[in-house]
Order: sequence, then C-alpha cells, then structure tokens
Amino acid sequence: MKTQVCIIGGGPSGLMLSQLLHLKGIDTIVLEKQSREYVLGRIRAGVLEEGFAKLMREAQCGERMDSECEVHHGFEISDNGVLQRVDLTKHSGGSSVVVYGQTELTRDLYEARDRMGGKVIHNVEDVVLHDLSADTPPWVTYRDGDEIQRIDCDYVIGADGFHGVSRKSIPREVLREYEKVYPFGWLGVLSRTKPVSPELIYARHARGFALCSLRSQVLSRYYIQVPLTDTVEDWSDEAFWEELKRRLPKDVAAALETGPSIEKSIAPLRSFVAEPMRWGNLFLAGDAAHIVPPTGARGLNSAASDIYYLYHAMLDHYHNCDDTGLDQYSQKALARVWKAQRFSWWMTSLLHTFPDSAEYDRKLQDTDLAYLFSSDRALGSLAENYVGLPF
Ligand code: FAS
Ligand code: PHB
Repeated sequence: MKTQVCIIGGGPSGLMLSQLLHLKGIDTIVLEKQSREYVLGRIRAGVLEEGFAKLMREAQCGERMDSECEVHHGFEISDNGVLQRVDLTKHSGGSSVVVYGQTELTRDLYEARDRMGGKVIHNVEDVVLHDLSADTPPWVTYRDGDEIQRIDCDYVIGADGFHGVSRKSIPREVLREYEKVYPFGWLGVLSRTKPVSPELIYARHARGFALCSLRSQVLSRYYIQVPLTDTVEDWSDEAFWEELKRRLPKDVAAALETGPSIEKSIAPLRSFVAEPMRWGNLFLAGDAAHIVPPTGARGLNSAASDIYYLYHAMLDHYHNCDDTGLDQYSQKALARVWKAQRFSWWMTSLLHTFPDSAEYDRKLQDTDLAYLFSSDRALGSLAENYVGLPF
C-alpha cells in the first residue's frame, strides 16, 4: 500500500489528523492496534477547550458535539467542605469550556472517517517503522494474521499513545524523557445518575482529592484519589460512594444521587514529556509524546494543539512546498506542551493529599488556595490555562 501520511494510532489524535488532512486532499492510512469497540469502550477525558471544539467543527465532526455538549463558564473548588467558584469566563476574558466525553468525540471521528471512505485498519499487530531518518521515504510494516503488510509513505505520525511503538522508534541517544510519577491514582466511576452539581467540583480534602464531573444530565463521572496499591476490586460501589461523600461539602454529599457503576477504573497519575517530537520523517503527537495528571483537564487538549500544528505544517508542505511548519513543529508543540505540564502539576499539587508531605507543605497548599481566591490576577492565570492557552 502507499499513502502520503501513515498515522499510527486510531485514538482522538490520529483520527482528528486523518480527518483534517483528508478534507484538504491529503491521503492518510490509520493503523490501530485494537478493535473499534475496544477503543470506544475507553472512558477518558470530559472537558474540551474551545480550540479543540473548533478543530472538531473544522473536521466536519462538530454537529453532535454542538447539539449534545454543555458549555461551562466556571467550576467550583471545595476546600475541606467550603465551596468557592472559579468564574472562567470572567477571568479569561470571555472564554468557556465544552463538556463532551472523549468517547463520543472519538465515535464522531470514526463515523466521519467511515462516511468519507477513510482507511482505518484495526487489530494491526507488530507495527514496525522503517527508514525514519533516511533521505529515502519511510515505510511501515505490520502483521495482518500470517501476512506482513507494507505501507510506503512520505511521513509517519506517531499518535499511538504512551504505550505505543512510535516514541520507542526514536534512538535512545536522540530521545530525552522527563517524568514525574505521583504517589497516588484516580479511581473513576461512571454512573447513569443526575450530576450532583451543574458545574464541576474539584475537592481538596484531608482524606484525599475528589472530582465531580459529568457527561450529560443523566450521566455522571466521579473520581477519588486512591493509593497506588489499591485495585478496582478493593472498591465496591457502596464503598466508593461513601468515600466520595466524605470528601464533599455536607450539602453536596446529601444531594448526591448514587447508582450502579457502569464503568470503574483506576488511572495512575504521571507527568511525562518526550523530546524531540520529531525525528526525521516521524512526528509524535498526543499521548505518544506527553502525559499529564488529569487534574487540569489538559491531556486531550494538549493532543489537539499538536494536531493543529501538524495539520497546518502538512498543508504548507503539500500545498505550498513550504517545510517551515514541519521544521518548527517539535519546538512549537513542546512550548505549549510544557505550559500544560506546568499547569497540570500545579493543579495536582494544589488539590491532592501527598502521603509523605510535611505539615509545612499542607500550610503552603492552604496559602496557595487563599491567595488564589484573594487575587483576580491569580484567578486569571488559572482561568487562561484551564480554558486553553492560544495554539
Ligand atoms: P490514545 O492513547 O487515546 O490513543 C492511542 C491509540 O493508539 C490507542 O487507540 C491505541 O490502541 C493505539 N496504539 C497503541 N499502540 C499501537 C501500535 N503499536 N500500533 C497501532 N496502534 C497502537 N485527559 C483528560 O483531559 N481528562 C481525563 O480525565 C483523562 N483521563 C484519562 C484516563 C486514562 C486511563 C488515560 C490513559 C488517559 C486519560 N486522559 C485524560 C488523557 C487522554 O484523554 C489522552 O490525552 C488522549 O487519549 C490522547 O489521545 P491520543 O493521543 O489519541 O492517545
Ligand atoms: C472528566 O470528566 O473525566 C474530567 C473532567 C475534568 C478533569 C479530569 C477529568 O480535570
């Protein structure tokens, strides 16, 4: 097979780029390790920046999002039971965020690829990237049952997530990795219940962090911080709901509608960045290059800016014979990635209980929160990061 851009990974990053390039007449093939059902079974991000929503519309995939999403102008922070609201729209100069699940937007992207005859190959095995740095064009192989298939292309996009093959295809002597692992994880539950609050509640509590989020007015998403040693089996639905209530303001806990979990999982928290995001004709995008703790809702949104930069760089290459965007991609993407890393680390440090932290550190958290709500400038900084820094 031959294509212009071979994309490894059929998650939101890979699908979004494939769809955007297709609309501009640039041919792609997407290789996905899992089945479509498996990919669509993942419950992940819930909050989108306006920039992400604009990309969905530009990819002609925004219709269902615009009809089903919620636009949020703020969220609450609960500090040991005391609620304070962060007015995102006021402190960001008019911006807001879109609440629409990653599962749904991935479904929308898959359906658009199908509608336009996009080539997405599922259940691929043993993907290998060849001649990435050579002056000759790269090529990709994968196993399809007993056969080895080959795809010749101009460029390879590594959109295959943290555990993918692309980042590992960059030589050790070239790749630099930066990582911070947090001493806790998030236990997440999805339930067909009415959300306890119209806006998200980020809760700091001596027992640990909690988050009240939603997917719609009949589908709620909740998280509690748990030790890394915990497993999903340690947490019955009843135990989860009781612990969540302990970490919320009393009136919120009293109003909480509980119900059976339809999804329950534990995600470890890490901050991770791989540099460079380009090596020869390989470009990394999304979780393949960077991971953030989900506290700042930056994960999926950082993938969006990578895709935006790559999309415009590929247009300039194929339509204007201008490779400036490709040559500057890694530096430009990393500049925004690191700002999302900083914000995600800050929100995580502010709101979580660190098992080995000194009393002094806890007083600093108290002070950080007190300062935040005493200063419009501090709230402005939080708001502009949360709604998304410019692409
Ligand atoms: P993805 O990991 O989504 O997609 C990569 C795709 O590549 C996968 O489908 C995988 O099957 C495929 N793949 C892997 N190896 C391959 C190979 N060798 N060959 C072919 N295909 C291969 N972000 C938030 O903003 N808020 C959240 O609450 C949040 N929660 C999260 C919870 C979990 C458990 C995880 C893992 C992430 C979470 N994230 C969250 C971040 C998440 O939303 C990512 O940012 C988003 O999935 C990034 O999308 P992709 O870059 O497409 O990577
Ligand atoms: C979610 O709804 O899954 C969600 C929302 C905001 C976050 C993290 C997760 O910061």
